[in-house]
Amino acid sequence: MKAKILDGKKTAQDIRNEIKAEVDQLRSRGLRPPHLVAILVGDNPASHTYVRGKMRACAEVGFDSTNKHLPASTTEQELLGWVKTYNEDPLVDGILVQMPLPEHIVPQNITKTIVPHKDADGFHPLNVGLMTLNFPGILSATPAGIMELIDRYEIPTKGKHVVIAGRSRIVGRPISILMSRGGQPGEATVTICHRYTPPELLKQMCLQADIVIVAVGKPGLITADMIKEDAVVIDVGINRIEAPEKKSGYRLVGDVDFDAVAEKASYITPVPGGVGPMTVAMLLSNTLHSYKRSHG
Ligand code: BQF
Repeated sequence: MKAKILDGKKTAQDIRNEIKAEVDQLRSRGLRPPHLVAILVGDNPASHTYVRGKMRACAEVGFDSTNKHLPASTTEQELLGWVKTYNEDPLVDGILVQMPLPEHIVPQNITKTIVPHKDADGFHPLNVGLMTLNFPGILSATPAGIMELIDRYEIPTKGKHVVIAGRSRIVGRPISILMSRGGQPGEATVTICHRYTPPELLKQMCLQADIVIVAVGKPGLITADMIKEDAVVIDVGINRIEAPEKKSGYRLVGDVDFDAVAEKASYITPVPGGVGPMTVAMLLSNTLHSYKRSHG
C-alpha cells in the first residue's frame, strides 16, 4: 500500500488554532494571556532554531513569551537561580530549559527544580510519575504529540503491537508507558528495543509491529524489509545531513528510509513536518493547562 501521510505540520496548525481561539476568549474577558519562558544556555545552533520556533508559535497563538539567553559559561547555580525566579513569578505559566545543556550542568538537577505545575516540557520526575500511574498531570511534549497525532487520525491502538526503537527519558520510555498504561489510547502491547537489541532481533520485532515508533537518531535505521505491510510508522528522528544544494547547507531526515517504507506502510510521518511540529504544539497546550490551573 502507498502510505497516507500523518501530517504533523497541519495537525499542529489545527491545535494552534484551537489554542488561539481559547486565548482570544481569555483576552475578551480581560484576562492576561498565558506566558511561556524559554531559557537557552550557550550557542548550540540547533537549540537556537528550536527556541526561535517555539517563540514564533507563542506569538501565533497570542501567548506572551520570554527568551532568556544565558552565556555558555553560566554555572549550574546561576541557572538554578533563574529557574527559581520564574518558578516564583506569578506572571509566568510555563518554563522550559532548552536541551542539550553545556557539559558542566547536570540536566536532571535543572529539570527537578522547575515547579511541576510550570513544567512545559513535562520532564519533571513528578509529572513522569503521575503519567506512569495514569493520574492527571503534564505529559512529556513529544510523547503527547505522538498520542495526539494517532488520536486525531483515529489510528486504532487497542490490542495492537507497538514496537518502539529507543528508550530515552524524553521519548521512547514515556511513549511506551502511554501506549500500555490503560485507557484510550493506551491498550497496546508494547516492545521496547534499544542499543543492546541485536539488529536481527530489532528487525524481527519490527516485522511483528502494527505500529513502529522510532526515536534513535540514526538515518536509515528502519528499512522497508523491516516493516509489515500496512503498518503505521512514526519517525521521531531528526538528523541533519549535509546538503550543499541547500542554502543552510543541510537538510533534515528521520531514522526511517522514508520513500521505500512509504510503499509498504499504511500511515507514515514525514521528517520534517511530522512529530516535530506536534512537540511544539503540545508545549503550548501544556502551558495553557498550567495557566488554567492557576486561574481556577
Ligand atoms: C519539523 C529536539 C532533539 C534534541 C533536542 C518542527 C521541531 C523540530 C522539527 C522542534 C527538538 C525536536 C526540539 C520540526 C523541538 C522538535 O518541522 O519537522 C519543530 O522545534 N522540536 C527541541 O527543542 O530540542 C530538541 C530534538
